[in-house]
Amino acid sequence: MAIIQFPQGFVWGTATASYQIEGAYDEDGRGLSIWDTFSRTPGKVRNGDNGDVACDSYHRYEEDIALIKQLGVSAYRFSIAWPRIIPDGDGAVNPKGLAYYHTFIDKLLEAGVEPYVTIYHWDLPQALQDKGGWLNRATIDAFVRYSEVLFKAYGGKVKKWFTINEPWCASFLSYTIGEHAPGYRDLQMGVDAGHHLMVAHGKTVLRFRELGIPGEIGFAPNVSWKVPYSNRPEDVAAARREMGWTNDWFLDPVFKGEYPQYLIDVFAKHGAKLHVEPGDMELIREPVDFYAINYYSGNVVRHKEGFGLFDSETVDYGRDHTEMGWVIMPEGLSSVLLDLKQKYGDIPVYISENGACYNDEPGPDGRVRDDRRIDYLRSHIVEINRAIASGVNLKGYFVWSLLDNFEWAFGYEKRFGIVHVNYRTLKRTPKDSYYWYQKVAKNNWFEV
Ligand code: JJW
Repeated sequence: MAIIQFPQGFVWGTATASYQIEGAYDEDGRGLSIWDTFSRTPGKVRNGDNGDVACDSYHRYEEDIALIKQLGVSAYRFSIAWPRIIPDGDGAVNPKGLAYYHTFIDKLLEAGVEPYVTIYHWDLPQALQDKGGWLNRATIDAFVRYSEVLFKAYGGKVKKWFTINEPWCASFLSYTIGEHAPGYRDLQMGVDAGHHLMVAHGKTVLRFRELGIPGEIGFAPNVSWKVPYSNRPEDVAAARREMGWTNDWFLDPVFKGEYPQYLIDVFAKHGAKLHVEPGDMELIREPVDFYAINYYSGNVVRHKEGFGLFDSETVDYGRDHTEMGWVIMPEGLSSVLLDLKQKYGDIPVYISENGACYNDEPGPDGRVRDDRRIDYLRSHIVEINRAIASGVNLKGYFVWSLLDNFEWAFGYEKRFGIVHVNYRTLKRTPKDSYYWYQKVAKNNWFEV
């Protein structure tokens, strides 16, 4: 046995996002978002599921906060629904929406839990999508204004802010692959949407500084770890291109002020061009206080001429995967942390999401024995400990997710929670992984 110990003050947390848990889609003046539209479009979400009710956290937040408090974590990462705050995206502010999150944040603070707020976790007001969504540069300014409303309302009691969650998903997965709202399939659109998301990020960070809001701000890209199948230069380059799509493409602009040329070349080969206006790169590189990564999976990748966007393919070599089909690669987490430190320097970093899909249900005794999730979490938390020992300035770790919830295109079919949700009764049942993580958060160490 070995004790895995964490630094004093290390932040243990758990995470959710508004559309995935809140429900109450038409209450208290909430406008519609692109996920309301997308989930109502036949064939887009498994089983025709949508977020109309979800976990009903909009009404059951006191129960959820009690679960967070009982878990013993010091932080909760959640997102604010833009369409509750500004229902049409760029018009009038909805006082009921503002009041809702005031109450929520106050109760969270009373429970001794620090709020970590994601400003944009994909629920773009539909009214903005009707004008082009993230393809329209006007959405950048609408986002900055929305952020400013949040800073002025909650600044001071919220001290940690994430601008954009997973810009790769909000751009390429949504505008190029078509799996997420608004569901387009066009490379140029993905490139444009991604750039506008990053300008929106930078401009918001700048506004945060100008307003003198106390606290810290960063963003949360989803990153991956790709291992070249062999030492052949073609395989190494193929792995670099694939990994660069999620990692370098969104982090280089923030920390180096430029997009990676080797990916600009790939996109050009497929007919897409980067449209940068004067001043954009200066905005994107506005210094952040921290960055945060969402990490789930890694792959072995090799060169395959003419295959996909990157002349590459994933090699299946028989490794375990979760019920999402994602390969379990805990060592990819420490590797990517070290790689990012080497590339961008000694910047404070959080793991803003890490977790696994396993669809374990309560047994006859009511207990949810999700040992595979415990194994997944344990192996990844061991790796972040290794990264800290290697000098990575890691501040905290958030399990995705507190609750089973609406997993986007997969609807309610995929469960990531450490708390089980019965979608018929909305009853919450902490799983074995909840109790395991509770001990980690309480002790700041665990045994392997
Ligand atoms: C990649 C699918 C082809 C969420 C992806 C699909 C096709 C190259 C979980 N993170 O629910 C990544 N999640 O809301 C945010 N993370 O490609 C939070 N990443 O690829 C969780 C999905 C994801 C993905 C999903």
